[in-house]
Amino acid sequence: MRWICLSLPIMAATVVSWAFCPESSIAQAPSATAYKETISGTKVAFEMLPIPGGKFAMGTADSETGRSPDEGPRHEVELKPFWMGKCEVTWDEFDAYWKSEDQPQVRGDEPAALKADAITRPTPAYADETFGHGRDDNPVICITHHTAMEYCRWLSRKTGKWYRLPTEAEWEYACRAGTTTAYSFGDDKAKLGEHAWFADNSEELAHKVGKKKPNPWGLHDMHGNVMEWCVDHYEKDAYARFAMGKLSVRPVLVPSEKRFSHVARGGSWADKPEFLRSGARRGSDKSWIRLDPQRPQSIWWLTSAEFVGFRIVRPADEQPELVNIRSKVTKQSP
Ligand SMILES: [Ca+2]
Repeated sequence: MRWICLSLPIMAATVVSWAFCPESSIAQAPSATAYKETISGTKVAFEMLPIPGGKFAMGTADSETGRSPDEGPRHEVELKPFWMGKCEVTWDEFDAYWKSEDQPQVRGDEPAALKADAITRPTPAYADETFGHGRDDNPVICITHHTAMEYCRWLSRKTGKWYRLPTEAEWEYACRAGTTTAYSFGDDKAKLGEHAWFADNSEELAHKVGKKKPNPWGLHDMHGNVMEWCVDHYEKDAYARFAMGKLSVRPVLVPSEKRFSHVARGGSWADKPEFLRSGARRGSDKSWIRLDPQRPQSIWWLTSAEFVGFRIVRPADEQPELVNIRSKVTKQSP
């Protein structure tokens, strides 16, 4: 399938023509368009890269060093084209959302029931929300899955384009970028320092985004720096649900009203190499919020998760179960 979105208007965006040549033999190789968009009313911009549709083997082989049982069974997945953030979402982008009080205009394609909903924003954090990790060009940290989902809803209204968290399948597909090795650059963890911030080189801090080598599809920091929220609810045996000897098309575990657990991928500045592998999975848990003294604990901030952030995707053609998806988490959520 060719990229069907080339004719979509890209408002307030700087268009960069881009010859897209994925190394994967199974991925399609369309010409597509990367773009850079400035958030209206700010000087803050972010870049989106086109990811071709295609099939890939999701999960890891039993023989992969450092593998965890939740990475199997390996199974074939098919995805449609989407755009993905070149970098993790930064504080600069996030501040434009949570420090503003504007209510961006509703998108024309939103159903009437959602149009009435105001965008909600984090309450102030009880401490310095960067926890000393740095702000300018640094990735957002310590935010909940709910917060990341609300950011995407805000950005969608702000830009008139539909943005959301990646599905776990989209994330791994984009991370692998056509590779089947432990990392997108091969299996040799001795080379990890060229591509990622992790426990051995981070000095226990998140770092400015985009400073390490990108993966074959141009994405930075897919391995390490901050681990990244995916839209999916986390289940350790999720793949058994999808893998029954058949192709899984656009698999996703749609999140519920529960605050835990959600998928976070790619490992972080705090992790050892095996946790940064393309197939490594992590589910959030209540230890990520244990230092929050508030009662009830915040649905916005994860005060003990200085290692988690996110990046966004923009599907070319949204899958039915994710159309207009939003977080169902509330203060009453378990
Ligand atoms: Ca990352």
